[in-house]
Amino acid sequence: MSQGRGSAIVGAATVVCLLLVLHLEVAQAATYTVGGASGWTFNVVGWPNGKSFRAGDILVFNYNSSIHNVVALSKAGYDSCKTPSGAKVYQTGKDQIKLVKGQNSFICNFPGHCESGMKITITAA
Ligand SMILES: *[C@@H]1O[C@H](CO)[C@@H](O)[C@H](O)[C@H]1NC(C)=O
Ligand SMILES: [Cu+2]
Repeated sequence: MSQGRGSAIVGAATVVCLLLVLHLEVAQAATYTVGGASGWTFNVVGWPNGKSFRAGDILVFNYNSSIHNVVALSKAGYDSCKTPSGAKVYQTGKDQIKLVKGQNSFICNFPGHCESGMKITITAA
């Protein structure tokens, strides 16, 4: 009898631990406004420096959609400021993009903007 009760307690403790872990995972998802108060604009390239990002975190891109956009692309496209065909283009002016694990790269592909530092690349843990 005491053995049955023992495993019931172990079982309950396991469930509590799992719930705690799940809760922490959810609690760690963060929302970041790209570029802070200045928003998504020129020379935003250094904005990710010193920050740590996790898969599931949300980036908010605030900008004037008449003069900017957000293109999600490969690191190679990011490095060369060239938009591959099929790249996802966001253009609402207040896009929310969820980070995936690994490399996440974005540019503005209006002519010359990426070259003027309107680009970010982030590695999400
Ligand atoms: C967006 O940019 C255009 C072109 O410069 C400008 O006419 C318009 O007023 C801007 N809109 C906002 C909301 O700033
Ligand atoms: Cu732009």
